[in-house]
Amino acid sequence: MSDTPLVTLTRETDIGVITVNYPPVNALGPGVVEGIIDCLKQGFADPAITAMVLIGAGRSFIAGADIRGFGTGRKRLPLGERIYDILDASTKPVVAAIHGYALGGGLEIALACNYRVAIDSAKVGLPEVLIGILPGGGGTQRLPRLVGPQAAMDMIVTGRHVPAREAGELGIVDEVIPDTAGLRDSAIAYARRIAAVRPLPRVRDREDKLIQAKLDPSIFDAMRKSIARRARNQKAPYHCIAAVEAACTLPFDDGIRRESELFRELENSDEARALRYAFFAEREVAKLPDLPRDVTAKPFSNAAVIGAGTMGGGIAMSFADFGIPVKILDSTKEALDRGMERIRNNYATSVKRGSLAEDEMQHRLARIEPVSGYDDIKDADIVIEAVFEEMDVKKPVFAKLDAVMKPGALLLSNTSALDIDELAAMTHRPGDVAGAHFFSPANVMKLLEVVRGAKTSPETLLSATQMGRKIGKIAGVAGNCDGFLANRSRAPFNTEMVILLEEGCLPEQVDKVMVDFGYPMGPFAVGDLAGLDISAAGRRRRAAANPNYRKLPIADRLVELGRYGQKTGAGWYRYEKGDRAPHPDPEVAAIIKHVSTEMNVPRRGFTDQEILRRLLFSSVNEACKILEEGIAYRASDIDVMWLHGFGFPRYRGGLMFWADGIGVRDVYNQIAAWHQQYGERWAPAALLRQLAESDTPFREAKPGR
Ligand code: T1G
Repeated sequence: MSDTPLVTLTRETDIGVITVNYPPVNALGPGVVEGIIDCLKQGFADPAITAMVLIGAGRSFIAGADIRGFGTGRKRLPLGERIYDILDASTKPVVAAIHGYALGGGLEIALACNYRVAIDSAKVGLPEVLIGILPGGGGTQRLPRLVGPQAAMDMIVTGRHVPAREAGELGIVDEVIPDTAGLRDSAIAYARRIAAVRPLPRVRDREDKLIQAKLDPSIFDAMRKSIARRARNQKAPYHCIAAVEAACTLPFDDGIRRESELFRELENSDEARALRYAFFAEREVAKLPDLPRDVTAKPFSNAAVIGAGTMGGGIAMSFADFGIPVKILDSTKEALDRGMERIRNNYATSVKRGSLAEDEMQHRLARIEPVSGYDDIKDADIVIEAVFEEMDVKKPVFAKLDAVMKPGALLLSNTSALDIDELAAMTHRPGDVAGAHFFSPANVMKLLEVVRGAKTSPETLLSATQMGRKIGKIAGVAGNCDGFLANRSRAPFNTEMVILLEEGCLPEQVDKVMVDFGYPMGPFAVGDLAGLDISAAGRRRRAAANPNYRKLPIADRLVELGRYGQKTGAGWYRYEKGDRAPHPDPEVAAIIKHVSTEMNVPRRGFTDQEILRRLLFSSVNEACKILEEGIAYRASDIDVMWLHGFGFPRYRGGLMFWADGIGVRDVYNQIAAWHQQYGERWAPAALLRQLAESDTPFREAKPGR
């Protein structure tokens, strides 16, 4: 623990400056709140001080309560003695000076200050709902008094970060200061200007904006209706609405009490625990435990993509979206033109939706340069191969890259499952080769799976993960095997879902179970979206490599009939022209029943729980094999990939976190029973048996090797 004080009070002539210094983001960790309260009291008592500024050291104002403290039973200050109450009782004006982030409790402290100033690049927000709770420091009572209940609900129920300029327009911030002006000096000057203003403005005293709810009380139910799909199975979003409603129906102090009640109902909920876990898992995934300490990432200022198909175009957009110039290469002008057309259409769709400004679209398009020869990309810092998913097509590309790319360039492949070592062997620089598996659509999905080959250098591994972070991705590391981490852990799920059909289920029944569990789409509907011909190619490859590979006759039959999914108007479901809604198809049901008869499998009924556990436990078992083989660093990395690669419901934490909620022994016993009933494909992983015997949660499993 450093001996630097967490909070200090200094005096600039007549202005007291309270500085919070708790790196990295000035979370309200142990001692920080107490330190701020002490400094406030000193400032109130000092006759030489006429006003005060509250500011953060380092890169941010205050990023909120220390999330690590939740669920630990840490004592909270009672109502009436909290920092917000001290500020409400202030005898001198306090100005919150915001840079970086003012989030959660940090913004709530600022809202309890008399004034708020922020530099242009700052962002404010009440993101508590994203970790399954609600603003518990008066934010649900003060924010509506500043911006009105509707705007307050929009911010609190989404948890979004609001840029300083918008916060100024909304009335959250009193003054927005240009980034170039010094925040501290500007805030001190501001404090001096308002030092004598009386009465001291207090957000709690403001009632004018609440009139909106009196004029239209239906806004709360309308909000509840608008979030119904997104907030399925969750409590926090609805509690946020209830708290804002209390701000409009109760006197301030009663509203604060109501907010505290609602907060306590959430703090230790399954949803809050799962979302807190996901928050930290997404940060843990960036930590590569086996890298030498002195390794540094190679900086990069440009990139190149080989292949202008759907994936290549999406990858190129991912760089352009983050200001990085990128060249895109394909073998023919027609392919390049098609690729650029697809990129333009993707951006145009965003502009039409209002999520992208027209001028920003032009900036991004200008960063993407179609080129026709390898010579045009030879100076790129990073090149990502995204050609057709066949080794015979990829290998010559790597041989070519080896011949033309400048020394030290990262040579990455977007392959989703093929052997990285085979590609590396096509070069004289295998240390520079790694996998960079983007998920489709690459410009939308945040997950990037970085695959380390046997000879991938630590510098390449770190550089590839840092590259991911720089283009807004969550980059997780996987070892080199068929399907790496994400697709390999998902493969048994894909097999089991079709076997369930052989035994008595129908696609719509399985999909309903998974949607009710929290997936945005059922796995059969997802299969129709991705294309049944693509998954069939994967099955063929695996069957060729493994004579014991379990064939899936129902899936094969659909592909033989040309039922590839949405792209052919029929797959597991039937689709009406121009409509992507899946419709159960009696023809598919007939095929399924016919195959069951052919296979002599008696059809039977299934409970929802058996369907859910047959799919997810098959992947939990595979995840244990992935861990024991050292393909994944930790179980939470697998969870991050399931959250961001497969749409696993975030409020359940992730595949392994969810399995821990059932208990490692119960999971093992069920898998062992299915091993008896169904044979080898359900053989429990050795690690699973060890965890069950020692009753060790999946989250604490130590990777093998
Ligand atoms: N508590 C504890 N640790 C935190 C933290 C927090 N609030 N915020 C960040 N960290 C750690 C993080 O785990 C990482 O640690 C390091 O800081 C850098 O974070 C009373 C009850 C601020 C936008 O939800 O959104 O206030 O990995 O990698 O990308 O009503 O951090 O280095 O060991 O994310 O620049 C509400 C959560 C809390 C904000 C910065 N506040 N934080 O992003 O850095 S609840 C939040 C963030 C609350 C009140 C309620 C982001 C960021 P390590 P990072 P970044």
